[in-house]
Amino acid sequence: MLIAVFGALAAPASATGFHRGPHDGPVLHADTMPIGYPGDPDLIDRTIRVSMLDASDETMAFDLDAINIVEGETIRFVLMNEGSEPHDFVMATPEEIEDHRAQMSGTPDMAHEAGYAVRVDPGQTGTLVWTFANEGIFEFACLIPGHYEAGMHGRLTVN
Ligand SMILES: [Cu+2]
Repeated sequence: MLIAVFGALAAPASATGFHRGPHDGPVLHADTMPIGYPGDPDLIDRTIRVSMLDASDETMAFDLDAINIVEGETIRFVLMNEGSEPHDFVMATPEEIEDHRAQMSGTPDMAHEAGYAVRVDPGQTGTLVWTFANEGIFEFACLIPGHYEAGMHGRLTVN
């Protein structure tokens, strides 16, 4: 369902399905979104570590509130859940995040197994490898109901 939601929203940007890869020249990416496409684990430019935090007073956060990336970079995200509840790390345009929050409110247990999203259980570490193909202002967020509102979101800028 997550795939269907984002797939539909990303349709205009993936109409050709064709991208020039940062390392190998032209590469086909049928599932390209505005924010980019799943990265090659063998071609990582940089690792960014993000902690997922929650507190007994209901505040929740990532330990970064902004992430800056250079267009074309392939990033390995290491997501460490140091809280007591499961958390998501989802990357998308602000519009997609907003639309998806509405979807999630009806289906809180929706699985997140797409390349741009990972759910991490307490005490666990998740990873995500992503190539940022386009400049833009994006957002990263936890979309488990109530978590965005509790503080789990930040700005992701691709220059
Ligand atoms: Cu969360």
